[in-house]
Amino acid sequence: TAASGGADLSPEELLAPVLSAFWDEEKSWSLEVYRRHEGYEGLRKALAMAPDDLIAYVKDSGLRGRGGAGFPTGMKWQFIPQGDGKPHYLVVNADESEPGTCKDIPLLYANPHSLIEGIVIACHAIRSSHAFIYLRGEVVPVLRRLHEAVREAYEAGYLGKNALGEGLDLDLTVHAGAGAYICGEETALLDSLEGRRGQPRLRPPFPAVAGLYACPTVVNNVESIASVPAILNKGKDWFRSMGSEKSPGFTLYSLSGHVAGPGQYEGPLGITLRQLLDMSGGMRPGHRLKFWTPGGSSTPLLTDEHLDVPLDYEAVGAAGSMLGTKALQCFDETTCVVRAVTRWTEFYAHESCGKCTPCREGTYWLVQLMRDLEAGKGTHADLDKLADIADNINGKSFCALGDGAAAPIISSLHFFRAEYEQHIDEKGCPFDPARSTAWA
Ligand code: L3W
Ligand code: SF4
Repeated sequence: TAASGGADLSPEELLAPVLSAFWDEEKSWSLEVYRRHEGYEGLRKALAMAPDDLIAYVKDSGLRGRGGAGFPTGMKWQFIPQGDGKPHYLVVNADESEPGTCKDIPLLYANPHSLIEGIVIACHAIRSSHAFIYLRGEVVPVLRRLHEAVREAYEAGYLGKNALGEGLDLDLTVHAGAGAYICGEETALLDSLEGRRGQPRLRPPFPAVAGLYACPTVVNNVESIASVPAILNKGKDWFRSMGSEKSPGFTLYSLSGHVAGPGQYEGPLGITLRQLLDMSGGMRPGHRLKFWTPGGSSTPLLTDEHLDVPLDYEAVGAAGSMLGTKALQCFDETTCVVRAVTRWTEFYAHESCGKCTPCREGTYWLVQLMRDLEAGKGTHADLDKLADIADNINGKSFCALGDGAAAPIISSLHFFRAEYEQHIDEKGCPFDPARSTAWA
């Protein structure tokens, strides 16, 4: 399958879960159940390796960051300078807030020990004795469960002084954020963790050089770190047997929207939305796919023409979008694309941190134009203005939030310009005329 993604696999083979293997079991979150499923076996193998060999092993596995950008995990670990005399930190980004993205929170809720085991392994690799989990603050039940799992791990000797008797001292702090989307941007997250207002920092220096408290820091997504124990336990070749050459391994896909079976689906990178829909019951009965996001609303929209695009970083990029967080939001033909994009744009304007002008001012004006257009009060000249403002945000903002705000606008204008024009010509929303005066 390495060369073909998942195209030639049966549904059973496609859905051989690793991360979500026992989410449905009673007390799946407990150390007892985790151990019953070979929990902490990967850690034993990792601790038998020298840190540099461990980094090389993860690098060879081809694991790429699951937080959106797909940056090679082992390479990120390798950036941490050695022998520099400074503390090194691992920070796990659990501030999952991207619209449509809902994989890390269920993972933490159902199987927190896979993350904790991955953290101990990563800290051994980068020679860190203090790790942090920065959790989205709204999810209080997940916070409680994490605290309980961390307590269990300390008690069992996986954390604390001389962990597992292997000479590794490691503390793990769980920190709850206060509910700002921008704190999922890695450098804003670090500012927030330090007790400041969360706003992105200039990069470079990247966190690997000057991160938390200006010390070398690895910032990784929950799913990335939680995938490491299985790689150690079952081997890098096993991991590489899934997915494609450049995007190997398994991953979590979040399927949502007008689908018959919304939820988390685990499978190899490189399977297609068509395969996922086939396995999960398809679109809701009597309806067809109109547009979808491959990785949350920050990734350019795709349409039913893209149902067979392999869901890996290269293929989705070649199709004009990004794999992002693999949050597959599916919309059927009853959805007004102008309305959906308006709603997302309001989100980005609300969450813009205000640090840079293109995003702070641009997202405000995008909302005004989108509301007018959706209500049937826009003009054809507004479409050019909309494209111009989006172009002045995209690639010209201080962080990825600006690009994310521009993505649904630019892609919807590309695929659905006629629908925008219909709103203008008919002076209202063709999908819901009653609502089209809502902004008046
Ligand atoms: C050292 C270098 N480190 C890059 C590191 C960098 C970071 C990682 C990726 O945005 C995307 C964004 C969202 N030396 C380095 C280096 N690094 N060069 O590699 O960096 P980058 O800049 O490519 O991406 P990013 O700023 O981390 C992430 C998209 O993901 N996204 C995600 C949304 C939301 C969530 C969520 O809710 N969980 O993830 C969705 O698509 O738009 O494009 O660590 O330091 N030379
Ligand atoms: Fe803040 Fe937006 Fe600029 Fe990012 S792009 S720094 S969120 S104003």
